[in-house]
Amino acid sequence: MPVDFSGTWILETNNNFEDYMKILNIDLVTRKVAVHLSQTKVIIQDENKLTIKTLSTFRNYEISLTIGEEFDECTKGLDNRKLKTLVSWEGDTLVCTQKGEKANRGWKHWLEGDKLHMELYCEDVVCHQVFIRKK
Ligand code: ECB
Repeated sequence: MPVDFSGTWILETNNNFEDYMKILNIDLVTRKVAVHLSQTKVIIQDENKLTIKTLSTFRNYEISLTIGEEFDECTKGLDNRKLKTLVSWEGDTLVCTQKGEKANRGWKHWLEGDKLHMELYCEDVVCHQVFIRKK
C-alpha cells in the first residue's frame, strides 16, 4: 500500500520560492504578489490516479494524472510552458519529472509526521514547501 497524500493542506513555510520563480522567468510584479500567497493543496489520490489542486487568492492550478504514465502538462497561469511530465513512486515519495525547455525540472512530495513536504526544483534551484493538514 503506497502512502495516501489525500487531503487539504495549508502552506506553512515556503523556502526559496522567490528564486524558483526567478529561474522560471516570472516577472517581478507577479513574483512580488506570489511570494506572499497562502497556498492550499487539495490532493485526491485514488489508486494510481491523482488530482492535485493548488489554490490561492491570486491563481489556481490543477493537474490530474495517472502515476507511471507520461502526459502533456501546460503550466497555464504559472510560467505557461509545455512539459512532458511523469509522476512515479520512489519508495514513499512521489517524484515528478517535467521535461521541457528548463533542465532538471520537477517536484517531489513526501510526508513527515503530520506534514506534507514538497520540493520544487529547476536547474540548480530548490524550493522547499511544508504544508500542514487543514483541521
Ligand atoms: C497556484 C498558486 C501559486 C500561484 C503563483 C502565481 C504565479 C507564480 C508563477 C509561477 C511559479 C511557479 C509555480 C507556482 C508554485 C506552486 C504551484 C504548483 C506547483 C506544482 O507543480 O505543484 C504540483 C505538485 O503539488 C502539482 O501541480
